Amino acid sequence: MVIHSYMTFLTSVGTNVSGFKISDAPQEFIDTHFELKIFVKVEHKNRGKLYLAVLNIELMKMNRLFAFLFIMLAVLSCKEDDNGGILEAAPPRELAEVAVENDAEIIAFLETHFYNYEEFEAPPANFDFKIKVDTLEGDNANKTPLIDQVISSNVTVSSFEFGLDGEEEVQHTFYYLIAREGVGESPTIADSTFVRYRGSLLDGSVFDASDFNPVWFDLARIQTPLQGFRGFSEGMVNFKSGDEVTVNDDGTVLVENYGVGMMIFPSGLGGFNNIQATIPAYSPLIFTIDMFSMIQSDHDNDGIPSILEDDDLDGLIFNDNTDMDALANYFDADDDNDDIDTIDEIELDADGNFVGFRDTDGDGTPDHLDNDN
Ligand SMILES: [Ca+2]
Ligand SMILES: [Ca+2]
Ligand SMILES: [Ca+2]
Ligand SMILES: [Ca+2]
Repeated sequence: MVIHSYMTFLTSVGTNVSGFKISDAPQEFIDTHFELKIFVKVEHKNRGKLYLAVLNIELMKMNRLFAFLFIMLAVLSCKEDDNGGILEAAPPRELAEVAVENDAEIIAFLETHFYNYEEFEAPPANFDFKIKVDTLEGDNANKTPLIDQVISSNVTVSSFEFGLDGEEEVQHTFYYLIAREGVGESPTIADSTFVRYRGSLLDGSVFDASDFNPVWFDLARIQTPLQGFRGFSEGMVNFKSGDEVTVNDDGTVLVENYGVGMMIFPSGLGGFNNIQATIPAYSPLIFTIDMFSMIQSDHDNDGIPSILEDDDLDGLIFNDNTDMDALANYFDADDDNDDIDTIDEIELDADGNFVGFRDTDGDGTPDHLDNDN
């Protein structure tokens, strides 16, 4: 019953995030969450806002954060029964174990597949600069496999990001391919990109695509565990945009020389055990990307680019929240809650562009994060 009322509380909070405090949760629940078998009512509709509430508590006691994430993810990984709403959480697998397994699956894929690199090297007339992947067999048996063309990098994932037991940090290997370089800028994981994309599983099935019309993606938002596409953000930083975007009279968009690439990443950089309609749990994901354009994000318009609000430099934008209110620093125009707007506590040039931080009292904490300064 405690759990049930707690879940009701959480979802109702989603409609009024600013009033939420984790300390309002029953202490009995916080102290015992891992021993409890969890049954919750179906309350999915405020999922996104629920996550905003999580931003509130990152710097509070770890077991409290843990409890919150655990419940939140339990909601997402549950299967609905036929009787209208009683759910049971499936126990998640070990992050480290899945990372190794996924990497083996990805490598096997890369060793047995190739892409139309010959077309990218010598573009035929009317080539559409789309990546096409096929298996190395028959007439294509002697093509260069993807494994010889991808670049790999490592991303550290903390198991607590998925609400898993312990705080194990697990290296995940991420692969990307640059088919065409692009001529513009690359985003950071906190910026927004204007892309066409196609997302698929290793078996080739497409789970989501916008092949014709480019869409904007806020990479800072996509990297959150509830969105489940951190790998997409990590991957986009490797691609470059094209020339200037031209919007035609009919609303179509023209961009030349945009970057074209592909990224392949394990489920620890995706949704992990979160089951979506077209993505089974623990699935590695592939995205092909046409990278048209980007903008540097300053989500809260406080003068500090969002990428510089990752104060603990862990590559996650959503988990820095100096004043522990409802908003992470990149969404908070007064990070230290001293009633002085951040924009008045930093150095800007005459055009309002970020120049640097101030530390008036010399204590090592910049003014905008220092509530006694
Ligand atoms: Ca900002
Ligand atoms: Ca961070
Ligand atoms: Ca804050
Ligand atoms: Ca302030």
